[in-house]
This record gives sequence, C-alpha cells and structure tokens, in this order.
Amino acid sequence: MNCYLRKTVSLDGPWHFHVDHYRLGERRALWELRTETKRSGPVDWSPEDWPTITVPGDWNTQAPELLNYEGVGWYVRWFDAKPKASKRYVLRFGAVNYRARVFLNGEELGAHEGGFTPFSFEVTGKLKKRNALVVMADSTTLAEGIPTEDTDWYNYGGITRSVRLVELPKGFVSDLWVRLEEGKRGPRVVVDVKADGIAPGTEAVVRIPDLGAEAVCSLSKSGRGRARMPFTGERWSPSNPRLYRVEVQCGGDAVADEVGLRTVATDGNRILLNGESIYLRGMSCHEEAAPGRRGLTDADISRLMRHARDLNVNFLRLAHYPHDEAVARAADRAGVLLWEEVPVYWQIHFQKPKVLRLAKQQLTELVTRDRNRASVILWSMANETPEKPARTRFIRAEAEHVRRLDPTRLITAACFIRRRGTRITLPDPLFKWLDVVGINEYMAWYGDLLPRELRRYTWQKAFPKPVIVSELGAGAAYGHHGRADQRWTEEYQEAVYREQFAMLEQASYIRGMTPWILFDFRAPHRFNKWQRGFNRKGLLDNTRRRKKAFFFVRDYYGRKKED
Ligand code: GCB
Repeated sequence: MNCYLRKTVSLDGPWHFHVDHYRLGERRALWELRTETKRSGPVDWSPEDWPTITVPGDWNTQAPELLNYEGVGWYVRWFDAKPKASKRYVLRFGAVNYRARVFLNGEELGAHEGGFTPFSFEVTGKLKKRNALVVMADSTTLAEGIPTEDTDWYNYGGITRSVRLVELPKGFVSDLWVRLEEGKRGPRVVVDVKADGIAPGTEAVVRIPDLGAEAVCSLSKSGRGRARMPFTGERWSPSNPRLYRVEVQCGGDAVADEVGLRTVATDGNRILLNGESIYLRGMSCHEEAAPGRRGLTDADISRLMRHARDLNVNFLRLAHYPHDEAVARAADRAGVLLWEEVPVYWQIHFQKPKVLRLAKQQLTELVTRDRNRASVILWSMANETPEKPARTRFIRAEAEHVRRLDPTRLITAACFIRRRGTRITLPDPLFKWLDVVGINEYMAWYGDLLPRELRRYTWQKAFPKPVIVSELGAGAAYGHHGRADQRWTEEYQEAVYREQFAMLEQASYIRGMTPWILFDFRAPHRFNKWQRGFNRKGLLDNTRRRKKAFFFVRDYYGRKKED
C-alpha cells in the first residue's frame, strides 16, 4: 500500500506517551483505556493526562530521561473521522522500532516486527466519529531479531515515521510497479498492476502523458495485470534525473506515481547505467538528523541531498537498514543513486528458519516500497557477516527471494577482504551469489597500520565482478588537529583517505566506493574522550561542521571521471 499515491489524513503530531518498564500495559490490556470511576477501582494510567511527544520521531531525544531508554512505550491519540460507506480505510505506519502492536477503539488490529519498514492494517468498518488509537512500541533488541542485540548505531525507539489514514475506493489499485526493460525491439516500459476488490477481466489503462504513451491490460483472477509500451523518452540518470508521471486507471480507481526510467546491469566487472559504464562516487550514511535524532523532516532530507551534492557524490549507501522512503524519492529528484539495505548485520541467527523468514519479510516490505525508485540500483542483503556455510546459505536465500521480487536491480552485500602479508584477496564463497561485491576494509584504522604504509599493499589482479568498497575510513574529532600519524586528528583521517584512494586505484575492478561515513552518528558504546557517544568517522560532525577530509574527498570526487 503506497500512500504517496493516495489521499491520506496525517496522524502525525503530538501523541500521548508513557514508558512501561514492567510491561504492565500488555498484561492489563491498557488499550481498553478503562477510565477510573467511583466504582471501577483504581486504574493505573490516564493517557489523556500523559505528556505528549511528536510523531514521527524517536522517544529518546524528546525527553532527557528517555535518552537511554530501551523497552516498551505506549502511544495514545484520539482522532475524528467521517467514514463513508462507499470507501475502504487503511492505517499505515511508515516505521515503528522495533516491535509494534496496534489497537483501534479497544480492538487489536495486528502486530509488526522490524523497525524500518512500513506496515498497514485495513480498518474499514472499524472507524467511528471519535477514535482511540493505541500503539505499543517495544524497542528491546532481540537475540533472534534483525538486527540483533549488537549494532554500532543508536537504537532509537518509537514511531519514527509518519502514520496515515488512507481512504480508498471499494475496489482499488493496491500496487503499481513501473520499470524500463530492453526488449528485442527496443526499450519498453513495463507496468505491473495489482488490484484489490476489482473484478477479474476489468481493464487497467496505463498512461504516460508526457510521452503520449498508453497501454491496456486486463486483470487476472488474482487481480494482476501487466502492460507494456515502447519507450521513446529521456532516460533517468544522475546528470538528467527526469521523472515521468505514470497513471493507472482501473475499475473506477486512479493512481499516479512519478517515476524515472533507466536500466542497470553489470558486464564483467563494470556497472552499466543505461548501457554505459559508471563509477559510483559514493558515501555511506545513517538515517540520523543533526545533532543526533531519528524522524527526518523534509528539511533534513534536503540538507542530506545538499551535502551529497557538495561532496560531488553520485551515490549514497543508506546503511544499515531501510531509510525513510522520502529519502529515495528525494534521491530520484536529485539524481543520486542508492544502495538500500536490510539490517542483517554482523552475527544474527543464521541457522534459524524464523530469522530467515523475518529477513525475507523485511526485504519484501523494502523492495515493494521502493521498486519504482530509479535512484535505487542495489539491494544489499547483509553487512559484515561471518564466512560460514549457514550464513552463506542464508544470504543466498535472501538473494533468491529478492530476485523473484525484482530481477531488474543488482544484489550486493558488504563483506570482508583477506590479507596475507601485503597481498589482498577476495575469497568469500558468498561472492558467487552476488552481482556486485561490497568490501568493508579499515586498513590504517583498525589494526596497527599507519596511513603511509598502505602503499605497500597490492590487491589481487583480476576479479570477475564489480567491487564497491562499501566502507573505509577513520575517526576524527572535529577541530582536533595534529600530525598525520596521530589518531583522532583531522589530519590522520585525511591521510587515511589520501592513502586509501591511492591504493584502491590499482584495482580496476573496483567500480565505486561508499566510505564510512558522511556524518558522525550516535553509537552508545563509543565513549572515549574523542567520541563521547558518537562514532566519529564522519566527514562532517554531528552538527554538520566539515572536517578536513570532507574537502579532500570533495576534490578527489570532483576530478574522478564518471566512467
Ligand atoms: C563497520 C560497520 C559499521 C561501523 C563501522 C565502524 O564495519 O559496518 O556499522 O559503524 O565499521 O565505525 O567501525
């Protein structure tokens, strides 16, 4: 259910909020919102008197006493509605971290696990004039969750993305997938339509008004149709982020999306965008706004795109979990390519079928949310996972799942290199299942190497696939200056970039990089005197002041050729 295409009522804004350290609310059915009367006996909550916090947003940074709170929090808000008998209604949550249970007017609508992807519940017939919406959010990390208990980012809890009430006709187009394919007789636009409550055999009319293009298909028994039309327009690319309005009419419903049309593929160790080789001048980033909070505003996203442009990047790695969908929409408009990722991070329970099911669920939610975004060229399955058979099987299963959902994009994962003496090789058996290999290497940061020593290292000569160095970097506290061999100084960080870039130029199969990281981000287990609760590998600090390495990378990327 893509609510960008729909008329919606925003349920963002102030919600009553309370923490629940002892998980009492679940045991005592808090969602019934019993009120205390003379004869009811005591009731231990009165949400109408609770303070409010803002949705979307994390709870941690909205009250000082919540900064390190991990656990259950209850959100309550009332809203008015005028439900029409001729319409259907859906409640849609952009993301709740990490588990959510949702209750409307005393009834449970459902639950969701996974802190970074959208979910929705149909509420047709359940809306009243005045409605009580209760959400239990539990940010507790779970050993068998994705991610698991150990990460290098802040576990922001709560309703971190928008909540909307969506109004739909009785029969509606529930999904729309638009892409460009190279057909035998030239390029064509392929549009998959999925409908809910519209009779099989009904025609769906697809139009791209700016191209004067139109195609018709009829719905199958399962409510699906596929329309194709020749493509004669301009292809989307970083230098020409042209979007077309694609409209669908079916059974009385009409939806439209703004879509860029382009192809992406690999050829040997090159990445091809619209058939032409492209070098990905990238940067990694977390979903975090200055000075360290979740819940991005439009202004935060515009600033992110501006930093990307100032740095001469054409590519961002949205690490390590799905970011707000508005980021991909902004990247579509700005002409920035994207790597999107699910938080299969470090050690998760690769042996457990339940965990694989959860990974597939998160992938489905991400891919179906963003597969109309031209900016997204890579789906990443995992980050820095141990080289073991169970993990390789797990990630292979993820890759196969995603290829079924979207065979038009490239599959990747961030893995490791191997070092023997001064030789660097890429031996991980997982590479076989990836289209593009991601490599995280922190030479001259973790370990005892100094930047100038990187020159001695040689990378294996050839590799059959494109490689992206998905992480490299060094920590530096903004404003801390010293020698280029003195850790935590801006000079050291700059030297790491200089020497890394010189070293990586040897390997022609390296077709891009996303150094770690655009800006400093909260990382609670980083508490030396330079870090103070932040990972300091940013080119910008957490208030967005530029460190020396920012200018070095900007100039290097400015000189680097597109192909
Ligand atoms: C990594 C992880 C990333 C960390 C980074 C670091 O390899 O992928 O999540 O934040 O290193 O700074 O150590």
